[in-house]
Amino acid sequence: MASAPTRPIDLYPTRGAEEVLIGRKDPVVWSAPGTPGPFWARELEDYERDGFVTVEELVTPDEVAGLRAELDRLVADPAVREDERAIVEPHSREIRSVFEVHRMSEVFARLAADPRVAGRARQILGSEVYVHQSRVNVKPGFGASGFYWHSDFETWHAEDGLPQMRTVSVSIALTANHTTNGSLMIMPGSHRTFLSCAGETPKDNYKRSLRMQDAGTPSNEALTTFADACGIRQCTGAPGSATWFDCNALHGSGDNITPYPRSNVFFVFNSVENRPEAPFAAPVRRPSFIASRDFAPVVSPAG
Ligand code: 6CS
Ligand code: FE
Repeated sequence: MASAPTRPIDLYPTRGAEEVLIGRKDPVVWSAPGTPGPFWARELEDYERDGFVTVEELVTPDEVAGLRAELDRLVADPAVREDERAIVEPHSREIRSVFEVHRMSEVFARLAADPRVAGRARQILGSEVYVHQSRVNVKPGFGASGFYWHSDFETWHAEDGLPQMRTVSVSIALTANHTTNGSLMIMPGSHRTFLSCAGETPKDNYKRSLRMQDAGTPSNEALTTFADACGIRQCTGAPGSATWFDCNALHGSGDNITPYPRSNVFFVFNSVENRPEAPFAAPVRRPSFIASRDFAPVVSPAG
């Protein structure tokens, strides 16, 4: 009789009775030192140490103009606004995020597969990669709300079932990311400790958490401990710059009350060796537009 698929061991139990610190059990950079790829060795050393690295110009200003035009087209499309993959701001009803843009748009699909993008993800994850999640966070001006402190991996492990920390996000700036307009803040070094959060995952949690996260949010005490130990760095940059950050880096971003939007496109690359099974701490899996079930490796154009 065929045996049931063995469930991977839960290396990072979370959403139990109390908040617990667990040492990271996984490498940060999975490829062997010296593995060729678009990252310089020093950039990978920074990434290993801090859990993130910023690339000054991942794509050119001309390419950014094309990406902005595509973003404007998506945001202006009434069909997109009605789509469940569009998340609106709690107050202004403006679009806050559009998920699965790599499937919705040929332009963003090409960007994800671009060797400068997917090639860097392969170099960090040491394997073929697929897109676990993609989104544009529009963060328009005049009051767009931020994203409270969290570890993405805590959610992707608990609710999507990613077994190990073999996942990397890239945030590509489509508008200037200033210190003032809600740019990404990361606690350098926080990626080395898994903060197991207290509190069970409500059913259909994603319907709220993509607007305002609750389950999987660290306590003020834990955040203070991490901030005292790691500090806080703000990731700013011109349009076309990009921040690569480890799935377990504690990060967040503030509201944007300036007139200047902070619109970034995010791709989350997961190793094809790190396929999700069932959630580790949630009653049901999240929809595939947030946690892809298509594990086919990204294919980059030659050259
Ligand atoms: O739950 C998620 O997958 C999303 N939530 C946040 C706050 N960051 C990662 C991701 O977009
Ligand atoms: Fe996040």
